[in-house]
Amino acid sequence: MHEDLSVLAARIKGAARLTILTGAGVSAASGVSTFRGPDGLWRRHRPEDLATSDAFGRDPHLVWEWYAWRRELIAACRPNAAHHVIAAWSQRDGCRVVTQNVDDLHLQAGTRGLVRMHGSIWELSCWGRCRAGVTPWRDDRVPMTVLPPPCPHCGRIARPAVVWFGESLRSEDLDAAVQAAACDLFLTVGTSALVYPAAGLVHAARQHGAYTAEINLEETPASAAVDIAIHGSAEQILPAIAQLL
Ligand code: BV8
Repeated sequence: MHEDLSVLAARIKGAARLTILTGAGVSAASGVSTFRGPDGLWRRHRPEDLATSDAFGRDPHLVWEWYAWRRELIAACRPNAAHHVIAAWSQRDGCRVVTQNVDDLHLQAGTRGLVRMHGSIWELSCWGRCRAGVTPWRDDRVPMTVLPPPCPHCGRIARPAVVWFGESLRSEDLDAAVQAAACDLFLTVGTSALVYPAAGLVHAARQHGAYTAEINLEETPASAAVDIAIHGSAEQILPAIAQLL
């Protein structure tokens, strides 16, 4: 393990263009439940069944109950050591941080230039897509008193400004993520590498000739593709690497 940490630390030190992709595993130590972890299931619903526009169209109140539940959980969470190390590295020129997480804990930790591929659970937009309501607005209220919350612009219902399964990412976020794959070192941390297009970025980075690394508690579909796979917790591994820089 220590050998691997030194190898990765040397690579991070020498990388002019460092890109870090994160998933739910980075927020696990903060108390945010992962999707596929033991507490990932909620009321016998799979996230894929709730995080879709069809599900919202069918029962916006049920979907909003889920998002309100997650907001209350996340509101009590604070960035952990993994977020803080990534925030420090994001101050470096040439470093870009791309996340699948909607909890905004990277932002709370002070991460610079964060690309949020799947949006934010703290932002809403108009389900009716009224002109003013298409642009997401911030809403940190916990608990949410009215479910579904109304669109302040047109009075119809609002939706969480997250990217649901079957929905395309916002073009500016997708472009930024794809550009970030053109790097010298691509480090993927705490993701099961199952959801696309995020799961495709490590392969795009390899095609750009990047050295690729994975930090995860366990094996993932990306483990066989990367140059170095370190199995352990992000909140322990990242500070250990930072010590070696
Ligand atoms: C799209 C927001 C155009 C909402 C989310 C190609 C092939 C196959 C399928 C597709 C494909 N292209 C498109 C698809 C369909 C789909 C998809 O990928 N499906 C999967 C399930 C197969 N993708 C889409 O629909 C995307 N849109 O492509 O649009 C299009 C549309 C239709 C068809 C073609 C093209 C939109 C995807 C975005 C969905 N929204 N979130 C919300 O949050 O409510 S995804 C959501 O789930 C998260 O954002 C994240 O992306 C994903 C969960 O993954 P992880 O973050 O990795 O979390 P997970 O729990 O799975 O794993 C945690 C990992 O951490 C584990 O490995 C664990 O071991 C590790 N870990 C735990 N603790 C620690 C740790 N590691 C280190 N330290 C620790 N302490």
